[in-house]
Amino acid sequence: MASHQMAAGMTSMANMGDMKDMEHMEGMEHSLSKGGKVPCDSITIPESSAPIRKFDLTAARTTLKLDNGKNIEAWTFNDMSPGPELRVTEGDRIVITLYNKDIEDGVTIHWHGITVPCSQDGIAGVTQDAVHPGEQFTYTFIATNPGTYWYHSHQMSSIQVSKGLLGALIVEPKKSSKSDTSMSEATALYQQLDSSMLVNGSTRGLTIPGKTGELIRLRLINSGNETMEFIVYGAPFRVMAMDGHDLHEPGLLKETMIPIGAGQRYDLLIQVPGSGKVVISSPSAVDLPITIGSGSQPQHKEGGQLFSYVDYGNPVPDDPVLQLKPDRHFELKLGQTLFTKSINGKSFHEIPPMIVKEGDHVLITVSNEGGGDHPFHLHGHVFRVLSKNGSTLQGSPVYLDTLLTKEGETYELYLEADNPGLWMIHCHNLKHASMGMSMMLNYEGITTPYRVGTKSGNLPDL
Ligand SMILES: [Cu+2]
Repeated sequence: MASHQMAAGMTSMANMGDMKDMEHMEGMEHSLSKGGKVPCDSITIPESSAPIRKFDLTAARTTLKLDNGKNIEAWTFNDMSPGPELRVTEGDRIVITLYNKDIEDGVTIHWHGITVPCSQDGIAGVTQDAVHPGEQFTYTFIATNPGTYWYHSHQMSSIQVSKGLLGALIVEPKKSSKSDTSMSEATALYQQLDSSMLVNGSTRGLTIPGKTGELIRLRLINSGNETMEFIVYGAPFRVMAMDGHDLHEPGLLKETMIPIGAGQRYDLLIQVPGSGKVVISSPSAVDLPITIGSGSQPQHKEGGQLFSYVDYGNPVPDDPVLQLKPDRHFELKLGQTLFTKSINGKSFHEIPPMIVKEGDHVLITVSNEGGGDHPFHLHGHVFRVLSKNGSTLQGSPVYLDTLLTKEGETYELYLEADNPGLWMIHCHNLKHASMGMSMMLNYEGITTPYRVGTKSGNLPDL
């Protein structure tokens, strides 16, 4: 099985220079080299006067002592997993230097949900070579949109993320004079570290102080491979943002389960009640509740309806996206074959890349034809969800970088091709990605000097 995955993983990307079986690469080589002039690693951000924020992240093997007494041989950033929460302000120029101390296979960092220039996307074999022990790589990008994001290695990602190479990235909005000082916030990053489920590195859950009447923005991040459902007990709440993008006029919710797909983020707005605590818990992480405030324990009620964004919040007036006519339409059927997870019945390099040119309005129909939940993640772009199962979204516009799809569902997505590069599209159940559910969105005329394969050692979705 391992050798099968290896063979599949090494053929997955845009350019497969060291593949022995050359006939497999014809389609993609052709699509890239014909008229191809711009190497993706030359696409960087221009100099600007934006405030600079610098960080160092060192990847290393570390024995972590968990708060349940268990020791775990983890791979960490700055000796922690999750790595340090990076907090920046909208508009900042972020400069992060990655050092690899001793991760033998090499590491990279991908900035999940942030629309970075292609050279900074952190994809081994597409935008850079994996950073080997003793080496370093500096990432530079502008934190354009405030919101909740995360970062993780995209070298052998299904292995390296589960070994601990991940962390939260929070982009705070620029402070305005009317900013709400009565709001506080907390991050809850859930991860699967080998066999242990953790929230912010703890095996015991999370306690957040809160005074009666205080508004708390709770940033939930699911960095694991499975969908998590969260239930809020003790107070009504609102879904403020999904994948970092604020919803328009979100309504108050009660007894509603929030499904968060792998890779997705939900920001909940919760007001601390007078009566006691608020507890947020997930059936898939019963030992990791989040408790806000103090006082009496809220009543646990069974069930509750599942949150749906199809009719949540309010539309924006004169929505420009709804007036656009798509230039290109792609259909992607997520499913499985006997030994692979597939898109349109194919896996890895067999899946033809979606080819676009800058300025295209692109419509993508995504359907889940089986094989479990498929959280559909696109690099370098944010897409708009137009419809679900044939029903046009009635409420707030929904912009995502990761779309949770369940078996039998069909979605229509819109994206503007406004970030030239070579971009991965893959299931963020990283095990599924490593079994074939990974393809490319390529802009005409963009090439890469990097190579995926065992010779280069770049294996982004193994
Ligand atoms: Cu999947």
